[in-house]
Amino acid sequence: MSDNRPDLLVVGIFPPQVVKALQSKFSVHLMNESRDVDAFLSGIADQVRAIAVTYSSTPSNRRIDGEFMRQFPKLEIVASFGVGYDHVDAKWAGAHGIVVTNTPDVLNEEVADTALGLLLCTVRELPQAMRYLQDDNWRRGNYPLTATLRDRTVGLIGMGRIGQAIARRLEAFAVPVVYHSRRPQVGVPYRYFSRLLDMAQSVDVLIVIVPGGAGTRNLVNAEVLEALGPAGILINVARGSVVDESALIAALRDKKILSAGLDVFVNEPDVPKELIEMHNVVLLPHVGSASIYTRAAMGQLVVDNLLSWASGKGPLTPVPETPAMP
Ligand code: NAP
Ligand code: 8YV
Repeated sequence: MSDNRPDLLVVGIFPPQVVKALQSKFSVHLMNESRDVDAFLSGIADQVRAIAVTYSSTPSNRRIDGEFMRQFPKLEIVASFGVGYDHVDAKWAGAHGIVVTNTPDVLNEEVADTALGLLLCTVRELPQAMRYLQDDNWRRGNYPLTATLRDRTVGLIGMGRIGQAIARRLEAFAVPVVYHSRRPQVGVPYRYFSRLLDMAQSVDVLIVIVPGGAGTRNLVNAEVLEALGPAGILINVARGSVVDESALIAALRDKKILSAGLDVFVNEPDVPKELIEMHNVVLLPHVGSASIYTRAAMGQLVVDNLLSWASGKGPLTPVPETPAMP
C-alpha cells in the first residue's frame, strides 16, 4: 500500500472521469495499462481490497471468476460497471465473503429506448433503406415495402427493471405485450406464460431481456425460433449467450423467422460472418446503455458503491448472491 487509501484494482476500460474520481479516494492500479499482466497482478495481490470491473468487449479483459479472485487474499468487494454481471462469479464471491455490486436502474430507460429503436429498425428495415439511398439506388425505384409493427403481439423474455420499461413504451405504440419469466412478476398487467415455447407460438416478436450466464444459456433455441415462425422477429438486447447463435443463423438463412435485431453476441466483439452478410438483420455493437448521460450515471454508481463500502456504510447496490454489508 503506497498510503492509507485502500488498494483498488481496475479491470477493463472505465470513462476517465470515473478513474479520476476513484484516484482521489483509492490507490488505483490500472490492469489494462500493464504490459505484463501476471507480473503486475502478483506485485499487488497482497494489497488489493477492491476491484472495479467493466463488462467489456476488449479481449484483454478477464472474467472475474474464483481463480482470479483467489489471488487477492484481502479482497472484500467487486464493483461491476453494468447491471449484468455474468462476467463475475458472484456465487463464488458470496461463498468467500466478497460483496459484488452492479449498476441497476440508472440504465433502464436508455436500454429500453435502444430496444425500441432496434425493433423499429428491424421491422421497417430502416438501416437497409438508408444503405439503399447511400448506394444511389433510389433513382432506380423506391425501396421495397416492409413488414409492420401493426397487428403484432410482442413477447418479452424477462419482465424485470428493463423489461418493464420496454413494455411501457410498447403500450404507447398500442402493441399488445405478453411475457415469460420463471415466475409471474407482481404488479404488471401483462399476460404471463410459464413456458417460453407456448409464448413463442402465440407472438410475432420476441424481445430478450434476461440476465446472461448458465441459467439462461441458449434459452432461445431452434425449437423456440421455429415456434416464433416465418413472420417472426427476434430482438436481443440481453446477452449473446441467451440465444443459440448457430440456430439463429440457420433460422434466418432458412427463413424459419423473418428477421433479427441484435445488440449482443456470443463472442463479442467477434460477430459471425454469416450474420454480417445477411440482409434480414440489424446489428449493433452492444450500445444498449451507451449514451454519455447513462454511462456517466453508471460510472457514478460504481464510484458511490466503492465510497460507501470504504466509509464502512456498506455498498449501495449489492447483487442478490452476495452479502449486503462489508
Ligand atoms: P432484472 O431486473 O433482474 O430482470 C431480469 C428478468 O429476467 C426478470 O423478469 C427475471 O424473472 C427474468 N429471468 C431471470 N432468469 C430467467 C430465466 N432463467 N428464465 C426466464 N426468465 C428469467 O434485470 P434487468 O435490470 O432488467 O437487466 C436484464 C439484463 O439485460 C441484464 O442482466 C443484462 O444482461 C442485460 N442488459 C443488456 C444491456 C445492453 O447494453 N444490451 C444493458 C443493460 C442490461 P424471474 O427471476 O422471475 O425469472
Ligand atoms: C454495458 C450492459 O454495455 O449493463 C449491462 O449489463 O451490458 C451494458 O450496460 C456494459 O455493462 C459495459 O461494460
